[in-house]
Amino acid sequence: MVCLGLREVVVCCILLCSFEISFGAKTRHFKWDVEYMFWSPDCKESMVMGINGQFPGPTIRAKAGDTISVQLTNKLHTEGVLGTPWADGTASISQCAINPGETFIYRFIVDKAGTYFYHGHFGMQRSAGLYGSLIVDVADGEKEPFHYDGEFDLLLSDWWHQSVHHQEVGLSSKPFRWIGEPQTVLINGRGQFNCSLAAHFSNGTANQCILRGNEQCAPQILHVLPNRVYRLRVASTTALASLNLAVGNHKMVVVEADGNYVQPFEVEDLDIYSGESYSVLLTTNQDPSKNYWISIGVRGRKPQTPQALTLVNYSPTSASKLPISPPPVTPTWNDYDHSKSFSNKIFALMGSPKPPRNHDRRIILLNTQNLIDGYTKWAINNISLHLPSTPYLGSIKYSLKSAFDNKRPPENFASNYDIMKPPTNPNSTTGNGVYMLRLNTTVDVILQNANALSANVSEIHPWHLHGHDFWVLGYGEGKFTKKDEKKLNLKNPPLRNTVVIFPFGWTALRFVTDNPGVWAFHCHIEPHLHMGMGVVFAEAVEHVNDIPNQALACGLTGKRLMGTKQN
Ligand SMILES: *[C@@H]1O[C@H](CO)[C@@H](O)[C@H](O)[C@H]1NC(C)=O
Ligand SMILES: *[C@@H]1O[C@H](CO)[C@@H](O)[C@H](O)[C@H]1NC(C)=O
Ligand SMILES: *[C@@H]1O[C@H](CO)[C@@H](O)[C@H](O)[C@H]1NC(C)=O
Ligand SMILES: *[C@@H]1O[C@H](CO)[C@@H](O)[C@H](O)[C@H]1NC(C)=O
Ligand SMILES: *[C@@H]1O[C@H](CO)[C@@H](O)[C@H](O)[C@H]1NC(C)=O
Ligand SMILES: *[C@@H]1O[C@H](CO)[C@@H](O)[C@H](O)[C@H]1NC(C)=O
Ligand SMILES: [Cu+2]
Repeated sequence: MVCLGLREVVVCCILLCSFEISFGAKTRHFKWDVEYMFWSPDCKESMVMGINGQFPGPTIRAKAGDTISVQLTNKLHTEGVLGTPWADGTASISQCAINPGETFIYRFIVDKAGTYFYHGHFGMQRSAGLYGSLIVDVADGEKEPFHYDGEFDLLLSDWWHQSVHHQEVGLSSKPFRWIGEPQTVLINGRGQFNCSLAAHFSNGTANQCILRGNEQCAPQILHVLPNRVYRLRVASTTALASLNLAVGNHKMVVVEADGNYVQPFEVEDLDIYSGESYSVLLTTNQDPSKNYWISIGVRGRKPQTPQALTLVNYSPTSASKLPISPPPVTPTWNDYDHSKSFSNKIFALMGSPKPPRNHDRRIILLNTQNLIDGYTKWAINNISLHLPSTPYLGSIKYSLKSAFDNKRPPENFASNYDIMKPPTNPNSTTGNGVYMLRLNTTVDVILQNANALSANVSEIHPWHLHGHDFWVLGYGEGKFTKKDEKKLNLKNPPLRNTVVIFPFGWTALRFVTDNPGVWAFHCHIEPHLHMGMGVVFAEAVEHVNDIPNQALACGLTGKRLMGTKQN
């Protein structure tokens, strides 16, 4: 998704402006007002966070090398706002939140063609609908390594009827109140609540469903021509749901993952986790007199959400005709072998950058569910992340030592910890320490999954890194051991910015610290992040210069700023 190529403005100017602006590159200006509005994403009226009166937010379309300038005004009455990709922009990490009434200008260079999206990164704004697509075309004179005749964006999200405020209070309550499964899965912000087409299909009421609704919730049908190749740009900004997408009677060829080209491979269906994006090629080689389902189902959690559906339509005369066969059924929610087999098919396209052969540092991160003072939390190496009020970027740069926990967080966990069982002592602590990374080192991260609080439960977590792509060196079962080292793929591992850990398993990744800044690395499931599931990497911050005052005007850096003004 987002953050690669979309770096904090200051960082982007150190690293990119000097040598990556190509001739012909443009600055594209956007002016956005963010506010709450009434909307019916699934035909039931709710409140959403809109941008310029639109939900989802406007699509940003640019060419690689362009500079994007977004002037964002927070018109929410009560809360701050921040956009991840716009400047990486995580509140408390690289900048202050934008308060009600304030405007912030995000400037960043989109350095790589691909399929991305942006979303709010303050509280649970993504759940409230603050997101949109970001599509970067290849620079003039460049070519994609595959051919296609047309394209469609499919931005996937999940939707609850309960307000995000209600959800947040529940998550931070004792006893804990889980948000439950989403009411609806949305495709480009549109879905059909209480209208499971799959269920209704057999008794002829499907028509009422698929074509039900007003402008805001009626599905967008993909109108295609026969014998062409279409690029579907699929991105998931779900708060919770892992998804699987299938197209009736059609196979797909995966060609891109998180803005990186992959070795093309054919699939019947596509797994996609929150934070990820893919491009798949679809060839319209079926009977053109019929329509075909696009079906999206929930994976990894026992679904209580109907499939999201829309249609591929070949011929204008049959636009409203429903397919004669039922929508493709996505694999059962707990068929993890299916998901692993998909993940293990993803390799970098030949000619992609290869990882260094050796690592300088290895950080092992144990993912556990815990209790703190009776509150349910997620912890990494037994620390649940609680962000400080002063953003790290400024406090590290200016050595404001009291701004956060100066004790280095652990790089491993006790060797006798049994990942297959609930923690023997579920208690954990909160913290906000930082992993300090020196410039130009090769860092390996091993994400180690474990049993949650209940016996025999281990969940899927899609981990997302800001500021970097990383190589995915491999996945495995159980606890990572020395023996697994030999199995790591150093030949053609895919570059990504989001990667999943499977239940009771591990995932290994590698990156090189070539992008000074402070970067969040966290589970992309919104409630999990809210419950502390993340860590912070501070990368060669001494090389970050000229942090804009606006990014510092809060907490201790804000006080420091006032001090400078008086001098
Ligand atoms: C779902 O729809 C049915 C009929 O279409 C209606 O009777 C029922 O009350 C609806 N349920 C909810 C929760 O809205
Ligand atoms: C038609 O669909 C409705 C709603 O799912 C269901 O309650 C009903 O039993 C179905 N009727 C038949 C004949 O299958
Ligand atoms: C965990 O913490 C609670 C207080 O929140 C305490 O009552 C309990 O004894 C602790 N459990 C263990 C095993 O230390
Ligand atoms: C985690 O931290 C808590 C509180 O400091 C402690 O009681 C517990 O034993 C620790 N658990 C592990 C597995 O280290
Ligand atoms: C980074 O490290 C590698 C090997 O350790 C070295 O060859 C390279 O010159 C370094 N690059 C920079 C920019 O320091
Ligand atoms: C967990 O799984 C083990 C082994 O399959 C089984 O013996 C045990 O009863 C299960 N526990 C629960 C609570 O389901
Ligand atoms: Cu998670």
